[in-house]
Amino acid sequence: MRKSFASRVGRIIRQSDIVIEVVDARFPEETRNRALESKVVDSGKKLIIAINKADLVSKERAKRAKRGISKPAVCVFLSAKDRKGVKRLMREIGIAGKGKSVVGVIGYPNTGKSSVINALKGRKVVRTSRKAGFTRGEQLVRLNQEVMLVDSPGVIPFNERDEFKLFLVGAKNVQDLGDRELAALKLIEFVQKNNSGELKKKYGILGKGEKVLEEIAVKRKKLLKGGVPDTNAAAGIVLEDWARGRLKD
Ligand SMILES: Nc1nc2c(ncn2[C@@H]2O[C@H](COP(=O)(O)OP(=O)(O)OP(=O)(O)O)[C@@H](O)[C@H]2O)c(=O)[nH]1
Ligand SMILES: [Mg+2]
Repeated sequence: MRKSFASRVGRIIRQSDIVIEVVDARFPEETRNRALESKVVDSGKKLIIAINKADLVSKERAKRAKRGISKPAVCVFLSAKDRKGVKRLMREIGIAGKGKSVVGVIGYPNTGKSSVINALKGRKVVRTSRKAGFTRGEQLVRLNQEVMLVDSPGVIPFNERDEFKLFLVGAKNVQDLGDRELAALKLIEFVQKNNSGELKKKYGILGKGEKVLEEIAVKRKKLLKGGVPDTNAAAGIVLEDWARGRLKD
């Protein structure tokens, strides 16, 4: 399945004059697909990296994200949600596209590719979802007389197999994780490292390591027969909270 998505996106790149790669402002480096970027640049096409969901990060963090991205890509901050940065993006498309042009929109699953297309168009023309992997085929949207936008299914680099990382950046859904408890423990460690007070605030817990899931299970009354803490259910709570943006790192 993933392979056919990848080849479809490869075809979209070949057919496009300009490519917008949509990355997540919270994880700009992790959601870049360098192999696809090279394909675009090597074929002499303009690459615009849209750092989307800028509404979810501080200005400092956004600036740092931009520093990491070097030429020849053009970098635009965007919040498809608040429709910020849309004019600048329009300008970049206009600058590159003299005459008629096809603009392919690519990127990791769930970075907001379809939302960016809606923001450019100024109304909802393609469907979006909280779930990763929502757009499954390519969709054409006429932006104006000159520009045709192409929405694409999200793809991850073929050698990226770290399911926790994919989950962290929103590219993998909770129900598709192989080991939920392991992912939850890694997530807890990640949040504790970056925002030490968050777990206490959210779940009222202070512990570390595997005990944390037991504590959460007890606090949330997720108990199995005999009062054994249901750590799998606790893992589900933590993972869902992260996926819904209810946990801050
Ligand atoms: N806060 C915030 N959320 C956004 C923004 N853009 C998109 N989202 C949300 O991110 C989720 C994914 O958006 P989509 O536009 O469906 O993402 P996509 O890249 O098309 O996803 P796939 O088709 O699954 O690859 C949705 O819940 C959107 O509402 C943004 O700028 N800010
Ligand atoms: Mg989509």
